[in-house]
Amino acid sequence: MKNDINKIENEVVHTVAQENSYNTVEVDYLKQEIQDYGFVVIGPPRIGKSLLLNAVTGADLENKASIDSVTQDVTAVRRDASFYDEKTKTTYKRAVVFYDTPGIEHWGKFEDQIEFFAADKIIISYMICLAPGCFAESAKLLQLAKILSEQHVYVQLIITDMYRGNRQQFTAVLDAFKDIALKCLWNKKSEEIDLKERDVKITFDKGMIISVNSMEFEHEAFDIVKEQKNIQEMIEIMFTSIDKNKIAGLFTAIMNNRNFFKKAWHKVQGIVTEVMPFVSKVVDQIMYTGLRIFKNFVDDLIEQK
Ligand SMILES: Nc1nc2c(ncn2[C@@H]2O[C@H](COP(=O)(O)OP(=O)(O)OP(=O)(O)O)[C@@H](O)[C@H]2O)c(=O)[nH]1
Ligand SMILES: [Mg+2]
Repeated sequence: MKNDINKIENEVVHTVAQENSYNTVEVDYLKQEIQDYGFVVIGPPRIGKSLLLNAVTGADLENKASIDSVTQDVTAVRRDASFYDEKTKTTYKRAVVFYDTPGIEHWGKFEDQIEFFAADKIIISYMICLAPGCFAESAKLLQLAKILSEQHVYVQLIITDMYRGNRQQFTAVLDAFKDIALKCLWNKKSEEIDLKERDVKITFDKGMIISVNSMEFEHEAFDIVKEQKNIQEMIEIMFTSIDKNKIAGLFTAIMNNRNFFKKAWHKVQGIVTEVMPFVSKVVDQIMYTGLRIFKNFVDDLIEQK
């Protein structure tokens, strides 16, 4: 099966390469890049981005309750995944890489941060985080979500530290996310909202809205303790949402993201449609590989708990 994948991959990338006269170094780069699936966590400072990644991956990223920003640089958390294929007796390797980012304080420079990721990484999903009572420029977030969903990047709108602040502050974040989702995440697929419990799960074709509590929450004054919430659910939704279209989108995103592809984006789009019979074969194979990896990954995470 691996040979088949290589053969088909070769056909696709060479067809694309020939049409665009890209050299083999670039083509090899493209093939290599399909190995990693990136997830980027972004949002304002001090809202629990690092804590969320710790909860998802079991990593130990620095986080603390302070006024000053804690995460100063982009930090990658890499989780290798592999699966053994009985038929070919081959182990396939892929990696999932989560990028923790410094909180966005200057929304004017926001584009620079996004540009960093558009440059040379294969990003399959953005995890856009807001917590009750935090400050963010919703127009910028909307703009980002639009670009991402056009490029088939899966958009997760996450209400972090869900028990923080008062009910109005929680609802304000939810409303901001709903507005973004309605404008760019296409059809709603399911909705579960319990405002009293602040429990929100809404899924769309191109993303989701979910509220999470990454670590036990204590409110001393009211003697309230809340358990970790919706982390497992979030992981399951995000991995089961990586469907055929998204992997096909990954191809286009890879091409779109690279500078040399960038300049001929409309051309590339046409070519992708032309080579679609090949692409869809590759997509089937990658899906086969990808889904097992994601399943292993989810199983591992569930086991770790
Ligand atoms: N109980 C609870 N506390 C949280 C949660 N999320 C954030 N906090 C609190 O907020 C603090 C900051 O969390 P971080 O993960 O460092 O926040 P950040 O968004 O990464 O912050 P910067 O890196 O400075 O941008 C944590 O140390 C917790 O005290 C949550 O889900 N539950
Ligand atoms: Mg942080």
